[in-house]
Amino acid sequence: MRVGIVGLPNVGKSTVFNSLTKAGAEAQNYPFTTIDPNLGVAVVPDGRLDALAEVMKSKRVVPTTVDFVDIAGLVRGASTGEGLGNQFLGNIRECEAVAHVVRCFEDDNVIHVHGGVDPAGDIETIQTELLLADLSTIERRLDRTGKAAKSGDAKLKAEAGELVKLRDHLSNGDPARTFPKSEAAAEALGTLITAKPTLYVANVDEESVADGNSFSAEVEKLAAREGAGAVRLSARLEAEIAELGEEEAREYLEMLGIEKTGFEEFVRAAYGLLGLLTFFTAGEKESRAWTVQDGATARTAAGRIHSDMERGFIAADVGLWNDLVDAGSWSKAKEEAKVRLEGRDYIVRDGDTMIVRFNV
Ligand SMILES: Nc1nc2c(ncn2[C@@H]2O[C@H](COP(=O)(O)OP(=O)(O)O)[C@@H](O)[C@H]2O)c(=O)[nH]1
Ligand SMILES: [Mg+2]
Repeated sequence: MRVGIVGLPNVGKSTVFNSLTKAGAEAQNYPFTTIDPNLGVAVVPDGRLDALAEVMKSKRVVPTTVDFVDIAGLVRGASTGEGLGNQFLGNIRECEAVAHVVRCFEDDNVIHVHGGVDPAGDIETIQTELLLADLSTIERRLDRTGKAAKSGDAKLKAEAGELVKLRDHLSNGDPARTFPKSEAAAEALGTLITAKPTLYVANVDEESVADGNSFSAEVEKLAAREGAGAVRLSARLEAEIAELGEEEAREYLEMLGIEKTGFEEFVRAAYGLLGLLTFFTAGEKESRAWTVQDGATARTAAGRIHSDMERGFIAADVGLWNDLVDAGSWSKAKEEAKVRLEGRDYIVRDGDTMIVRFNV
């Protein structure tokens, strides 16, 4: 999964990016951190995986990861090539989801590009650039499809009709994510930035993490209105936590009255928005978390692990992670009838733990 971090300059994007990728790398002693200055890998914290690895006495624990791209400051006019305009829009197109960082902290030492802290105004500025970029994509497509539809092709005609509606929707200031899904519009929607699942990140002061402030409340309200998710975190606090060891970090969070780091909330919300779920493989050699789309079959999930497993799939032993942890081993769980043998079309559930039987 790749998430692009966008937002106006000086809202805390790089601070969020650095703490997310650094925290993951250090907490799990992960072998790779920042691939290039703007692309980083963050480990997804998952207590279920840790519990499985412990009872299985796994030699290796491999969590899933999320890639983050710190997308350079978007400014007014980007959709027409202002600033890093086009390059920046291209970077967002390569992402599956967008995290939009919004400044919700006051600090006279950090210049705000448009004067004061104004979440709704900031969101509108960014959204306008993204909508304009999408509009020009749709105009071009409509031009092509409209001409081709003159041949009388029913499918093309249907698409052209949908594109007109989609153009009006975008012109009206509404993101493509809230456009009613239809088969005729599906391909066009796949090319649009504002169709991507979006998570607003309200970057608040340390003191406002627990209860939020009036700015973050504004962000949450706007997100709900336009089919996006919202999380609240303090980039500065996350950066401090990323410098601490695991034990120290826990104590610090406790002192602040917070249960989870902003990153954990962030990842959870992103998984929900993208319709992702986690399944596990667990044994003495290795316990590992894997990500698939909600609705994936056992065979598709097996393909995540290895293409041979998908090709030669026979069946899978499947048990819920907590049943395996309670039983303490695969053989004990089988004795207790907590493990089922499932076929290729079985729909994988979040938390399933699998052993794939295959033959190539
Ligand atoms: N007071 C305060 N300052 C912050 C916070 N988050 C970021 N900053 C500061 O704001 C400035 C810009 O942050 P940066 O992450 O570089 O913003 P970017 O331009 O969006 O990448 C830096 O000086 C940060 O230290 C925060 O939560 N509170
Ligand atoms: Mg930056």
